[in-house]
Parts: sequence; C-alpha cells; structure tokens
Amino acid sequence: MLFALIIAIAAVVIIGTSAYVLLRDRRDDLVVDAPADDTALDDVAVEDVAVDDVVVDGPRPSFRERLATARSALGGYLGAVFSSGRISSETWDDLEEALIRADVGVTTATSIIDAVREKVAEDGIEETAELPELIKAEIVDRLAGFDRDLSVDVVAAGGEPGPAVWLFVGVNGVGKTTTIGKLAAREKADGRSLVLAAGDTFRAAAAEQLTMWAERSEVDIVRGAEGADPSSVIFDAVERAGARRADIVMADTAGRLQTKTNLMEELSKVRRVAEKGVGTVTETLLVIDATTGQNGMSQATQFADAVDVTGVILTKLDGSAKGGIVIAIHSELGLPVKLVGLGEGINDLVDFDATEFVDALFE
Ligand SMILES: Nc1nc2c(ncn2[C@@H]2O[C@H](COP(=O)(O)OP(=O)(O)OP(=O)(O)O)[C@@H](O)[C@H]2O)c(=O)[nH]1
Ligand SMILES: [Mg+2]
Repeated sequence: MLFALIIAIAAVVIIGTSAYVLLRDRRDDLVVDAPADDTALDDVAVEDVAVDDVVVDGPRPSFRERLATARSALGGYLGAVFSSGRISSETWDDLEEALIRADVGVTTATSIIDAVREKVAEDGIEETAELPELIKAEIVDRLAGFDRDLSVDVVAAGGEPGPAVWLFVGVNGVGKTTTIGKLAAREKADGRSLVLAAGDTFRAAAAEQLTMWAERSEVDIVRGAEGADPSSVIFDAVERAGARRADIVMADTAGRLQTKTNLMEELSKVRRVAEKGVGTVTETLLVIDATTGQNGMSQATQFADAVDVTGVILTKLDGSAKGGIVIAIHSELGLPVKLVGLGEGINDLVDFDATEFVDALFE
C-alpha cells in the first residue's frame, strides 16, 4: 500500500515537472518569435530601407577628366603667354585678358594679376614659365578658408532638434531637380534618412521627375497637386520627416528668374514656412549653370539678396568653357561652391576641391 502511494507521488512529480518544462519552452519560443513591442517594429520598418540598394553607376568622375573643355579654353588663351619667354608688360595684359575671358570677373582678375605681379617683383622672377605655378597658388589661396560642408546641425542654425531642411533655388533649367536626385542617392548611401519635397508645383512633370529620382534611390517623397502652394508641400514634407525621424528634407523649387520680384518673395515665404513646424533650414543652396558664366553671377547676387544663400552648387562644369566663374563666386560673392555637377549621371556630383579644380584647369 505504502509502496503504491510512493509510486503515485513519484508519477505526479515526474509528469508535473515534464509538463512545466514543456510549457516553458513553448512560451520561450513564442517570446522569441513575437516582436518586443510596436516601437521596435516601427524602427525596423524605417531603418529597413537598405542603404546598399542605392543604384551606383560606377566611380565618381574626376575634375581632371571632366574639365577638358574649360582647360582647353584657358590653355588656348594662356599657352602663348606662358611660352613667350621673358616677362614683359604685355604679359600682364595678356594674362588679365585670359582670366577675364575665362569668366573670372574683371575685379578678381585684376586683383589676382596685381598679387602675382608683386610676387614676381619681390622674388626677381623673369621667366613666363614660372607664372603658372604662381597663378595657381594665388587662386587656391583665394578659394581657401570656406566651409563647404552641408550642414545638418539644426541647433547651430538656431533650431530645435528635428529634420534639417535643404532648399534648392535657382533659375530655370540649371539642374536643381537633377542635383537633388544625385545628392539624395549620395546622402542615403552615407546612411542618412531623407524626405524629398516636390516644391516645384508649377509643372506636373517636375514632381514626376523628382519622383523618378526618389524611386531610384528608394527615398521618401512628398508631392502636392499641380498649382499647389509650394510652401505647403514643403511644410508637409517637414512634418513627415519629423514623424519618421528623418535627418534631412531636400526641397525642390520651381525655376525662377531673379528679376521676378513676386517669385523671389515666394522663396522667402517657402523658407519661413519650412521652419514653422519641426524643421530648421540649415542650407539654402543656389544652383548655378556654369555654362552661363557671368550671367550666373548676377543671378547669384539677386538670389542672395532674397534668401540667405549658404552655398552654391555649380552644375554642368563638364561642358563649360568658363571655369573661372568658380573663382568669381568665391571672391566677389563670398559664397563657397559646395558641390559641382560634372555630368548627368547619378554619380556625377562631387565635392568641390580647390586644389584639384585649379590643377585640372591649368594642367
Ligand atoms: N552635363 C550636365 N548636365 C546636367 C548637369 N546637371 C543637370 N544637368 C542637365 O540639365 C538639365 C536640366 O536639369 P533639371 O534638373 O531639370 O533643372 P532644373 O533646375 O530642375 O530645371 P527647372 O525645374 O525647369 O527650373 C537636365 O537635362 C539635366 O540632365 C551637370 O552637372 N552636367
Ligand atoms: Mg526642376
């Protein structure tokens, strides 16, 4: 009897323990499979946009390779000067003319020549063959000391934590939309999360064009109806970026002539509204077509008056004979060229590098 009781108790203990272990294992399995909580799931969804998926067409082009047109134009003006032998008063006139033809601008060209002339006198230099290095050094010097970073530091820009807004402005056809497309791919590849704002509501095709770039780089885009207020589209994009905790909003705007006052005023409004919510405008980037030369300079002056331009993006430098505009933008406007467009492809947007640029121009 006692024996039977001991057997029964042992059976209950063994069955009970096995059942407990089985149940615990199943519960552990369930816990592993289930998401920890909703926030984690959301985070996964946002971060999940694979950085490696960005289309990359190949290596970035070099200044040397793409500045052939500007180089041969400048070489054509300067070749004879540099090979003429001894420095004479004519040398200085020819040099000045060459720089002006390359769109360096009259004031800047004169001041470069004066500085080089002084150096030549100081060092007792007599041969024209020594001039290229002196001119290059003088130009590099004038391009030094500018901050070329694209800022995402909203606190430094006087804002609260939230997305940084980069506005792209400029006249028609200079390459604003294309530049945003290229830059979006680049920023995404660098691990930043973005929302594009199709603030060019003037033409339906403009939003289509930006959407194609957004799809190509798999980044988020906010569009409005044709004719909608660009400010409200950009405002919505900032709200979306805030909700998704995105780092940057890149806002496209319609091309406009710098002489149209009402359109220039619209830009000030766009900027104001972009900061009404959680966003802070950290960059207002003026896009200039390098083939327009000195005309680009007068655009820049008027855009800089209307909105607080933080930097220039110089496009189409690949086809331009007027590389000198880079120097004029720095010297005469005090604005840094932050990025340069060297072609139409997704990879053809590069950081501006003064030494590389000057070497490529004078080689
Ligand atoms: N060669 C070359 N072409 C470029 C470059 N950047 C832009 N383009 C071309 O310039 C043309 C105009 O570019 P968009 O980006 O549409 O110019 P946009 O400023 O947005 O024009 P609007 O919206 O009409 O004001 C397109 O054919 C681009 O492919 C560049 O760096 N080099
Ligand atoms: Mg456009």
